[in-house]
Amino acid sequence: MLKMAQFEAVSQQSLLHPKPAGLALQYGTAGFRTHAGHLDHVMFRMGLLAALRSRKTRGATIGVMVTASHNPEEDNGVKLIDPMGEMVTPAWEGYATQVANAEQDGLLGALGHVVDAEDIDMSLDASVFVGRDTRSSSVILSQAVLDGVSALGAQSKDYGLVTTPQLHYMVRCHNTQGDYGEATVEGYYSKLSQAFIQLTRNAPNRTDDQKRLSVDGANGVGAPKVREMEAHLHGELQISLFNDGAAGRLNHQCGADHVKVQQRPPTGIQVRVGERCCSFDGDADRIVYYYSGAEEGRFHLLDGDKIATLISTFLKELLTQAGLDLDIAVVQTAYANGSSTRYLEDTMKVTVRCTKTGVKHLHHEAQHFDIGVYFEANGHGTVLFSKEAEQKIRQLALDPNSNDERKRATVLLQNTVHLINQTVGDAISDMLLIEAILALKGMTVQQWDAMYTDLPNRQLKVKVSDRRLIDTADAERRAVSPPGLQDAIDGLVRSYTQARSFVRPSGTEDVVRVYAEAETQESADDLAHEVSLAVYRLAGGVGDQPKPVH
Ligand code: 16G
Ligand code: MG
Repeated sequence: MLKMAQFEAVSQQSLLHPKPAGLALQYGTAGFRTHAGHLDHVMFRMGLLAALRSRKTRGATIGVMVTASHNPEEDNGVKLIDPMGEMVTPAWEGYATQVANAEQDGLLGALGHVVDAEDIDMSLDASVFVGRDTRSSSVILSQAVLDGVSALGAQSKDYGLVTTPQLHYMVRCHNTQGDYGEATVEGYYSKLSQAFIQLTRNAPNRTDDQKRLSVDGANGVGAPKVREMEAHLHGELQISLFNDGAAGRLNHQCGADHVKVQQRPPTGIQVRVGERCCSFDGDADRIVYYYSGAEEGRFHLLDGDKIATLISTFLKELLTQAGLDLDIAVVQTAYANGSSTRYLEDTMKVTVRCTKTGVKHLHHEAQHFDIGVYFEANGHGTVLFSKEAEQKIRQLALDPNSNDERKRATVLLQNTVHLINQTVGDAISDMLLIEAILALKGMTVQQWDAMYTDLPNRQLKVKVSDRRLIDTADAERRAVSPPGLQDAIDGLVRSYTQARSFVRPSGTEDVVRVYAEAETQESADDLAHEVSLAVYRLAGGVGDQPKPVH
């Protein structure tokens, strides 16, 4: 039960964060996300819920990140972070929705329901870490979170401006008593930079050209943070930062999502022929690479699939050199380019798993392996090492009988583990890992790109009256309703070569997403368009009929 004093504090404080009557939102794939003007009460209530979650986890620290990631500047959102730095457990997503949507006079009842259902001891201490992105609305909204935390008598720590993965990292560090690192932004920079410098020390012949990288900060929080990181790298990586927030708008024609979906470079960056560039998204939990080809000036994208391939290949080689028998797998979603899956399975002989879209699904699947590399094609991903895997690597490092090759591989593995933010996809950590791998392998971005050739693909979206009518199975690769849709897709796919297509309701926008890939760009575009028409026809399309891509 809520205690009397808590009861009163919540009732009084909640009047300062009133809920617009009738407004209903849902804790989606990555938390609540909508126009910032609709979120004050949600933030306050997520502060309350985080305080409950902390008590439920026996006083462990919970994280609350205020961001709408790659959405437009005028939106905002909030994500809850569980004690090990991972996304909040699905059962609590349901509570989040209930607490956010309770009308003003039902709020205490909704909280009481969570306390009873979870049998929470309200006399325990509780602690919550709060962070925010650079949106102008984030200052007030994170204050609303802090108000909620204190209304339930919990301690809070406000990290201010941080990337989403930095806040995840702080939560994990704090709850593991420093085992994972120090729970400060400075601690984060120093752990990652040391690991990076140790790795690149093993690549002594790097030229200045190889040390140069252009970064598109999406005009978001990743920009100031990557600058802070760079200051710790002693010139081992020289970053030209574009879209640093000084002039342009957040995520506007820039950032990882824009680059991936539009398949073209962001504005505000000079993509010089042959040079490596990367884009972060608005809260720096995604990254994609690209370059412009010398021969034809064509834009080449290296997305999450290419990143997963590079990282898993590197790790597999190190395991062989170190003589370590650990199972490694790559976890992807239906969006993974068919060429990447084929290359990983047939050439690299790596286990590949496919899950539903959304980081939590990939993260969960990756936990089933000694080493689980997971990436969404959109550039969100990381690597998880099981406790046993980390222990075996540590033990081997101490083995006096190891020969030089084994020793070197083990040290590289250890530093790789330190460089990776295992809590969640992290653009800064991923960037450093990719740069270190390219340096160690003496590989250019073109050579990396040439590991396999992407099948041309196209993503489209279709507006329908109710996207919940679309139900999928087999990790979103097949539509089981509405009736006839999958048959229609199958029929269309059959008329193209090397083709594949699927549709799924978006978890973040009121649309149905369509993906198609095929042997040529023209075929991929045509197939995506035809499948969009099938969705429009069979799933209650609204507005104008989808138009051809060109
Ligand atoms: C969110 C997810 C991302 C997913 C995307 C799909 C997290 C942290 N982020 O951004 O993983 O790819 O949603 O969006 O889980 P959609 O459902 O609108 O296609
Ligand atoms: Mg993001």
